[in-house]
Amino acid sequence: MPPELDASAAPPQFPSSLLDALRQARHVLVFTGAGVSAESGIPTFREALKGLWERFDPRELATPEAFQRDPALVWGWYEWRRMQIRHAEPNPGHRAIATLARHVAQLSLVTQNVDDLHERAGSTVIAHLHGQISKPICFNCGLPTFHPEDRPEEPEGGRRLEPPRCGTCGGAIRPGVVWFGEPLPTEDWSHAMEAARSADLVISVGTSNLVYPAAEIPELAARRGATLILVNPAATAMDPIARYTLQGPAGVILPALVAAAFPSLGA
Ligand code: BJW
Ligand code: ZN
Repeated sequence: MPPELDASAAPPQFPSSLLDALRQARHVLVFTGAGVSAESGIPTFREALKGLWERFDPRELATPEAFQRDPALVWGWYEWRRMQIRHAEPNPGHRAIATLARHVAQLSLVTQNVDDLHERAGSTVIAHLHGQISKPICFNCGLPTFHPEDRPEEPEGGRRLEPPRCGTCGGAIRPGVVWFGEPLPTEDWSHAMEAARSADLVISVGTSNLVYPAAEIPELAARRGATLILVNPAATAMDPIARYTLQGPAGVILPALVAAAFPSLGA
């Protein structure tokens, strides 16, 4: 049974074996999911249909079939989410990852998130496995060409919004994210696999670890013998193969972990 930590008892304490592993790691892979952005006010994927959207199932909106069936519905949902991201700020969890990168020999950051909060916290992301919400493409020809004036800066909070048209072929513009049933971007996937093959320590933060093939990344690294550390307030599918499960919000656990491992440098 891996040691578990309770973030409600502040400040969190960490086993010395975990701190030693982090200090001695040659290559740290940080793998993040929606939970790392939750404290920035971005709902997790499974929470993203609150309020106006609560009668929909996210798994039924995040598909190419849903976009083909009702492009205005799907585009409206993504524009509403894009605006939430635009108004959000990175939180202490994002910032702790950027700080950690300056203290360890090598750090590779792989995210499933479609937001840009890691970048805005000062991190370099080597792979956005599920794309980026702010980089729309044409559903028809795949090019990032559309008339920006067709895209309102601040769309109404309403439900439906006609997508802009592609400047090259006239097709409907779609969000640049990876939907269920679609392949992951090839370069991002190969960067993530390379990191999984070489990392000796993995910190998986704020993900339910349910969506494949992304969940193969921490899994593969752990099966190769890398130390797997999970940061999540809840149990996940990856708990049985984790060396340490740090139970609590990323914005509390990660800054405390970095400060405990590297006290003289400051987090
Ligand atoms: C906190 C916190 C705090 C809260 N601090 N933590 C194997 C088995 C079965 C099925 C499959 C399989 N392989 C593939 C499939 C099918 C499918 C799949 O995985 N289905 C599963 C659901 C069963 N996969 C696919 O379809 C993928 N494509 C594919 O396989 O293509 C094959 C192909 C090859 C060649 C040609 C054609 C096809 C694509 C998957 C794309 C997923 N995309 C999404 C949507 C992106 C756009 C959008 O955002 O709308 O990506 S789905 C959604 O899930 C999103 C996320 O990135 C992803 C992961 O979710 P995440 O990050 O884990 O979030 P949550 O909400 O699930 O969890 C949040 C966690 O945070 C929780 O644990 C909380 O406790 C925690 N938390 N507060 C820390 N403060
Ligand atoms: Zn086009």
